[in-house]
Amino acid sequence: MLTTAIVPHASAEFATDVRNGLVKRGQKELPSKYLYDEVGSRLFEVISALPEYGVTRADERLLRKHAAEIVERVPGAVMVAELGSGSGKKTRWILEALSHHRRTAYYPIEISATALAMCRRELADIDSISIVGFEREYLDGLLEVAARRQDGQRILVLFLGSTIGNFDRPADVGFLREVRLILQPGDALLVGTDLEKPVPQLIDAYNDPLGVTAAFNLNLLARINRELGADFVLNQFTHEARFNRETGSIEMHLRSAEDQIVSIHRAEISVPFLKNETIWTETSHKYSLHEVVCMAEDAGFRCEAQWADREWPFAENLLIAE
Ligand code: AVI
Repeated sequence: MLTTAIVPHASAEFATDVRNGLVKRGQKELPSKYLYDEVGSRLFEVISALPEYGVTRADERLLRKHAAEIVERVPGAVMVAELGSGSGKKTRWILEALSHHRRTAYYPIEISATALAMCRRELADIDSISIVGFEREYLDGLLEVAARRQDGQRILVLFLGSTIGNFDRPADVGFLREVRLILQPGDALLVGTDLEKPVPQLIDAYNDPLGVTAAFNLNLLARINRELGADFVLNQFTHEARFNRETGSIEMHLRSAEDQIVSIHRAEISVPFLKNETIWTETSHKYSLHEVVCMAEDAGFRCEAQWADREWPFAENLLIAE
């Protein structure tokens, strides 16, 4: 087993993205990818263990149960690229199923160095699997993985945990299209999607009584304080999870408790907030099985198979590039 890290220069975009999101007219917003610094990645691990949040357990149950069948449907030599590996715990089932028959290279692609390190530690013991991590944005990382393809090899891309739902709609289809452009016919994409469920259950999952999701959301302001020299007072903002019936998505917001002005030194801005004004920090779309099939077709894939969890409506969808 071999592990290597390939790390580029640190992102210089954080200040620009924060400035653009907070000075924009109308709804203020911050990109959800910035929720995952070291503290945020660890808080997300805790969210995954909460009884109210079933997404990660459902994903893991499905992969544990169906990994052998999933890899059988992607025959021959494969290289595995994972978009947003997280801790890597769920990926174990797929890699173990592959390692029974084939030597396989596994390329986790992550913007979070903490998650990449957790993933490498978690999976280091699987024989016949070599791990090369890319600290990159998803598509940049996937391009680099595709450049390493050898003759006759297929790429199996994993996009687990319903991270696809964190794109605003229809950016999710647009993203799948971009993935498809990097792939060749016959390559596979295994995508996890959280499915529609009753709104009160969703609100509990995204506003848990322990306050872990609130801390996860507020950490974004704490991160801006730490990294961009801002003066957000955290108890002047409250976490909110709401369901948008028009889009079929949960939204996370941070609501200003007062009229206030926040300075963000390294973004060179002072931002006025009205009492009750919110910053939109994340979208989490909830799909129907049929919607996933249509989205796949729109993006140039055919849906080969879907496996759904009964305990917590969630699906693994195996898409084949046409
Ligand atoms: C990573 N992603 C799929 C999570 C979700 O459910 O949308 C992020 C999350 N946000 C709050 N809780 C979990």
